[in-house]
Amino acid sequence: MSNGALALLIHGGTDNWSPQRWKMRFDEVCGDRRVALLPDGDLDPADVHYAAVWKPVPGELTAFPNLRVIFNLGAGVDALMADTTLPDVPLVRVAVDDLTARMTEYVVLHVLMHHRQEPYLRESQREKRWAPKYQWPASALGVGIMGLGTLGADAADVLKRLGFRVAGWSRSEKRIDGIDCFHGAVELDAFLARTDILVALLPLTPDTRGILNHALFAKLNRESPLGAPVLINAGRGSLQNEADILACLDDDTLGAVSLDVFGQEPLPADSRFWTHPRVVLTPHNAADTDADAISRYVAEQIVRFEAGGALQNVVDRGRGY
Ligand code: NDP
Ligand code: OXD
Repeated sequence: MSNGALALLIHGGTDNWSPQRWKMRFDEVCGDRRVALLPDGDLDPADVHYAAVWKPVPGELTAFPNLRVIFNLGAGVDALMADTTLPDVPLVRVAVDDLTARMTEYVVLHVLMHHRQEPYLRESQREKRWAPKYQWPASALGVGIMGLGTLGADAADVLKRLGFRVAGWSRSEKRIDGIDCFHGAVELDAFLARTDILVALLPLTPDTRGILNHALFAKLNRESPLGAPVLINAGRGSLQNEADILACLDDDTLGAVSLDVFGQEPLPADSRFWTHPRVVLTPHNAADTDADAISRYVAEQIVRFEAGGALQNVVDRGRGY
């Protein structure tokens, strides 16, 4: 029984989601356990005890009557939660240092880019214009991180050490040294009012869908040293109302945005985001999913689980993350 197969169901990714690459990595770390990359005509679905998945087709996981655990190969489980036929077994998400470090790099890079006026300075260079503007210290800026979980807490810690005044907003109450912690709907306005650079690292759930909208942007610090507040979204595209972002850039409710995620990915060629002068755009690569680190993480969880230990980072289906 202990050597039930691991089925890999991987769809819809780009470069680093090559299914063959994942199969090779899982073969290396799974010992003598069979790793089956689906579709696999030789596989008896009853032999599958574990599934490691990225964007499986809705209904695909119902094929395995003896499934014990589903491992999502990313941190965000919104695509899986949309599958109403998802088997009722523990669902584990990714929380590994490798992914966290990559996201922290992205957040720090973009906070510094806006803080240090990089878009303005590059434009000056292109125009051969020697025209420095006053550079505020990091301590003059409030960075507010929506989502103070695995990713948000790490980025907050590094930004704090760079000297920014960092706050975080979460669902439950938290206490973190040197971070102003806010939680719940009642504390959201106070969190926004002290924020010059807003970083979204929330999961997409029914409660967070569309939360980044005009009404919320209007509550950010109107006296920002940056002139107008900045939005950085590396959570999920459907957190944001994209028409509102464009309107808020046009009327200076927002000064600039960095967006890694979009409601429709790939972003359509005719989207205004591609060419808007105050949009810094990346193609959902803030934190690449590394097959080495994540196959090891899954294999270790299976070994621990089969030895009677608890699974880590199990999704609470009621909360949706
Ligand atoms: P976690 O589950 O560790 O953290 C989520 C945080 O969001 C928690 O602090 C949680 O609060 C908070 N939160 C959730 N719902 C609400 C709500 N309704 N109101 C207030 N706060 C809320 O997730 P991770 O940090 O690991 O990942 C966050 C997201 O980042 C993923 O879900 C994914 O969408 C995205 N992501 C994007 C990547 C990219 O390349 N662009 C790569 C990886 C992830 P509490 O602590 O109280 O539970
Ligand atoms: C994830 C992602 O959720 O890559 O891990 O977006």
